[in-house]
Amino acid sequence: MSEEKELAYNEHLKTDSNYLRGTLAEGLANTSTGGLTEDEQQLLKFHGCYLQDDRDLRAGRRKKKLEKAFSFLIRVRVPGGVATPEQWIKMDDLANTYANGTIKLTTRQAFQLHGVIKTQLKKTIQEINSSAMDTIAACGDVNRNVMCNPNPFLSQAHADALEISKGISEHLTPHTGAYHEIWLDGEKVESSKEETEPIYGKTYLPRKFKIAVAIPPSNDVDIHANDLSFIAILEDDKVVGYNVSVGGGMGMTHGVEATYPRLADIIGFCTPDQVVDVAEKVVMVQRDFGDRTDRKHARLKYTIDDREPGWFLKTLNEYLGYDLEPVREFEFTHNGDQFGWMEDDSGNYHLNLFIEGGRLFEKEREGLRKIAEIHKGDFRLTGNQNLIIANIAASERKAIEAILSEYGLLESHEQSALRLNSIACVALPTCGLALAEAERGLPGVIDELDKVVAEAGLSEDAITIRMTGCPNGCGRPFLAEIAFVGRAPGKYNLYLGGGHAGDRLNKLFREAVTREEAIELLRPIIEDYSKSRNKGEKFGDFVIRAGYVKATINGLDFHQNVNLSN
Ligand code: SRM
Ligand code: SF4
Repeated sequence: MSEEKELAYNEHLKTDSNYLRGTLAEGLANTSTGGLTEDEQQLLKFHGCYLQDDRDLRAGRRKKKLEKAFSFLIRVRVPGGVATPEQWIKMDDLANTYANGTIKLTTRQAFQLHGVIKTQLKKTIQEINSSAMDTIAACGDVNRNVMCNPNPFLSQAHADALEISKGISEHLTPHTGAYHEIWLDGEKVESSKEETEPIYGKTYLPRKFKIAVAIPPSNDVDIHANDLSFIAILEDDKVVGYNVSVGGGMGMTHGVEATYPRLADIIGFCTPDQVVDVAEKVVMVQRDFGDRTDRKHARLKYTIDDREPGWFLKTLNEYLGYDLEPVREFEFTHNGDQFGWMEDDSGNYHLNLFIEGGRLFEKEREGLRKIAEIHKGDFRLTGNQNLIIANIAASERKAIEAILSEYGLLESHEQSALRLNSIACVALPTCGLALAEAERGLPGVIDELDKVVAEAGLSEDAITIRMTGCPNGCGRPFLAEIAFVGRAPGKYNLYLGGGHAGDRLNKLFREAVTREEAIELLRPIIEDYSKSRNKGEKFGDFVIRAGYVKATINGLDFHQNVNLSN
């Protein structure tokens, strides 16, 4: 059993780090290298940054015996995905001045900057903080950015959910003074004064922890990819409470059966005033029972699966000191975004733009910056890497429309429904774990598939398609109707049959195929779907009914949690 096994190296690292300080300050001050030691890199994640190198340049630099082209990724937390125009302008400035000229909108409603060099890292983080944003706990073994449905339409329900997500985020932010000390030149905590982390303790969590708040019928935050989610239950347009779901997650390793994506279990219901308490206690159960010996087996999904059914709810109720109420009824119908202009009851406009792969290059940035300079509403990052320019007053609309048109953004959502429902993770060249292209690979695949769907008369049919450069699952591929999961350079495992609402895992259809081979494999299936589907039948449901992928795996119903690598 895990108690007898050696603790994972990172557990010692955390214990000895003096609440996430380690030698980070010294490492950052060392100008003889653009990198950091392995230990410093691990601790840096808790501060929201990763050391990376440009993988396109690796071979060339190796030949010239040069150090890797090191730079840093900075992840900026945006609770609930809502940013002010001032914050937008700040991110734009930083992308231009210190990063690689792009802004990445992530699958968890955060901003990412890539390519920041070591000597400018501290300055960049200081500027992020000067705009009332931060990077603490954007990564690391703690709770991450709390996701929330960003649709400003569901006005009161959204406002409630946004408040709840901010409340959870604040409550679970680490207390350590290390962040202020290292990045913001804050006062050092005197050694006689014992620092504490009331929720996490000295060793924080066994692994990363993710929380989302969803408002049905939209599952745009993909609750089944989260360790913990709160699903709003509405009565007469008012949120009366939240269903609680636990144990979702995506990450797996090719060929390692003990790792697998898992759907979350919906275990109970709580009232709005109990949400923060429930979040805290779920985190504490994972803190106390999660596997600290094997980082590939340390997420909440494994803590739950390692024990008998019912254990988690029973233990959570004990930690809470009261019982969660029974699950209430709800229905998710989709996990994608709704695009284009919308008008709300108060006469404000909202525009959901499609941002391919979540990446904003110079031209789009320039246009959006001009909008931020005049916009009185806000910017909302969606969990599908897209952007809503929200709360545009009727008097503002014309001016904003003119800028959008000038920069080619007005038509951003005039795409096939397939492309509008796509997600690609970052992958190459910055991600150190990528086995294949994703952000740079998926647009070309969709160009080809667009021809197939157009010929089949399906350009208006929403089919979710996701590509990731490896099976860690940052683009939540295992919940898509079609998924490409990087296996090796130019090779992908092709998965089919996820639920259109992100409520069913897909199934491995073909291993290690090229993008071209995958398109040829998909062509007859898409044609068959066009001819033989039932009225309203979604692509993911069709491929199961038509037998392209099996409805059961090892005797388990496809809807249940199954180890896909079996
Ligand atoms: Fe992720 C690691 C990018 C959402 C599962 N993820 C990484 C790293 C930091 C690579 C690394 O560890 O060196 C990637 C940085 C690439 C780069 O150059 O930017 C990375 N993950 C991303 C983002 C930027 C993808 C995107 O294109 O939007 C997303 C940032 C979200 C955010 O704002 O916080 C991102 N990552 C996700 C998601 C989706 C989600 O949370 O909704 C998942 C699957 C859900 C889950 O956690 O189960 C995800 N990322 C992982 C994993 C696998 C975790 C596991 O349990 O096995 C890793 C690897 C790890 O932790 O060891 C990882
Ligand atoms: Fe990198 Fe893999 Fe995540 Fe893509 S899925 S960003 S390749 S870790």
